[in-house]
Amino acid sequence: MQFAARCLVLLLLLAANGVDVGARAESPSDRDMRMSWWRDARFGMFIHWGLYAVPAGRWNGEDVPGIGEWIMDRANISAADYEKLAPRFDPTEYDPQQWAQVAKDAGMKYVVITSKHHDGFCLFDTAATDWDVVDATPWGKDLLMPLSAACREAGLHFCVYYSIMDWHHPAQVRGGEYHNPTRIRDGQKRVYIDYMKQQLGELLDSCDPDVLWFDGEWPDWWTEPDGREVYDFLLKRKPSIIVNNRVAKGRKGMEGFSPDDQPHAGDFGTPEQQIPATGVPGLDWESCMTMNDTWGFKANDDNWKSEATLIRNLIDIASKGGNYLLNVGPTAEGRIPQPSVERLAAIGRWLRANGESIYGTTASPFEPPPWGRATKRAGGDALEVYLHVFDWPADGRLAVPALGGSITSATLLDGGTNVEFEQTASGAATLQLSAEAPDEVASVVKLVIAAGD
Ligand code: FHN
Repeated sequence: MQFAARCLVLLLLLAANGVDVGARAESPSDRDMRMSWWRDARFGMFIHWGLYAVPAGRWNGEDVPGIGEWIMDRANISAADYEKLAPRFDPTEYDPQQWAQVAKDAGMKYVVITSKHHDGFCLFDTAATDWDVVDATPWGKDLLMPLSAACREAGLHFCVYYSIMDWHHPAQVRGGEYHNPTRIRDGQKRVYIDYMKQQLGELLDSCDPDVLWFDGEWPDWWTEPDGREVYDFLLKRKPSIIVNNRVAKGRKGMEGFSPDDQPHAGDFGTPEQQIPATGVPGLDWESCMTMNDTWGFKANDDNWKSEATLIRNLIDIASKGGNYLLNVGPTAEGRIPQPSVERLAAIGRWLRANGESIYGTTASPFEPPPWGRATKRAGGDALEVYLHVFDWPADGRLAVPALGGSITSATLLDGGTNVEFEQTASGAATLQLSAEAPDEVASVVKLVIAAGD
């Protein structure tokens, strides 16, 4: 066989075994090690913060429909008019320690904050442009570094969001009367990629993010090879960093990933405002969702999801092997809206009682049952299965499918009360639960299954 043919076969074999055959090679075990904290974390805070919080959804006295951070597009605001927002951005109530504490008390394990959204405005000190918080606002200081320090002090991973589409950078032109998607000026793509790499390098040096969360990758001038170049750049600079699939072209819309597609640069899929019907074995993914209807702050958006919905979303996502990235949109003054704080505190209370059934678990060993969801923790000589009961049975009897072994114990997580059960020869079981559900949102029963008996 010709040398070239042998090389091609080797590359195909490597790719078939999950090894990135781009500029860097990584074994499946090395990848598992790099992804391990993120997989165990299951729950993170998304923060959309920037100049758009100043108008907060209103322009020229009118409410502007759509998500708040898109106001420049939805109200068709010129760059010159949008730049007038910067002198009004002075977040005197910004308290990074309090933000980190809110995330920690909610049971979140990482924080992803916008460093630069589509408006191109940078919340960090960058030498690449004066369109940043240091040079353009009365605040005059980097906003990300203190939050990265506060997160690490609180034991959280600090991560940043970065938009490829940039409505302000001179290399990109708005498409007609809309800004979405931008077009790249002839011969300017390399200028813009170099700009991106300079800023990404500044972010790595100043606040050392553990995840780079890209967005705005959909303009057709941004290609898979461009994403691969940036992905390899980042991994070379920081081998432990994790990058989402929006660095390149793997997202395929709001579904967030395309498992049957060609390999794309990036480490996890990114469903947006939705939870996939099922997970995809072997694929890492994270559903990013808002608490109301907007990512960036809007004064008139009070359509808040209930605490029960948010807790059950977390459970549903974990039961499918995914992470939940739940958004807050702070005000221009630097406050996380109180309805967000209250909901996060409720999720934290539930996780303090039941977090064992979420953190470090993997997808359910069976299809979603009518009464709720399940997660598992495999390992050693036993399998742990957590039953999250949303709809507590009136007669107390809960059917559980065969789980590949004998149930050696059944206990309520919230208090450790033993649960009676009957298991048939087929392995299917019926639990006899108490009359009242311990938790009206989701009560958790922990089963321990003897491995393979
Ligand atoms: O256009 C953005 C939007 O403003 C927001 O940042 C979401 C969050 O994932 N991402 C893009 C839409 O897919």
